[in-house]
Amino acid sequence: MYVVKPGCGHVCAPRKHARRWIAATGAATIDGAFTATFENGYVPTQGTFHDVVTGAGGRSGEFSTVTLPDAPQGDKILLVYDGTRVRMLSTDIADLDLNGIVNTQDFLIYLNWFASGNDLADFNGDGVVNTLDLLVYLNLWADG
Ligand SMILES: [Ca+2]
Ligand SMILES: [Ca+2]
Repeated sequence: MYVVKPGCGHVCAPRKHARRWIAATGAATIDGAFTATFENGYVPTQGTFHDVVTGAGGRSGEFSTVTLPDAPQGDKILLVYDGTRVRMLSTDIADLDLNGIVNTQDFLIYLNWFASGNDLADFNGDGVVNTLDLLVYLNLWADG
């Protein structure tokens, strides 16, 4: 269990007074379950990344089970994996490239999904990709 508290710029380790994410000096191999909660009324702002695990020598693997706190209205919270770390990101639902900001790149990604009929473009969840989804995404993107 990891907790995120006000003033804590990263995901904190579970032990008291050990407010550190896991920072491996070598390679980090990720496995097992990950659970995080917010404490003391902490609410992340859009575009907030919290380091979960960093591996100076690289990162491989992913958590098999992930339980994350509820996102604020209009946002999503998820884990983002890259070559040397795992981060927890709180961002706008319209942020499709998961860089913490909503801009033209996200809109282009959506248009590509939409044009190819990708299920990911089904933003109203009715199982069909059509103009209604484009309007839903457009509204989310515009209020980003
Ligand atoms: Ca983005
Ligand atoms: Ca739809």
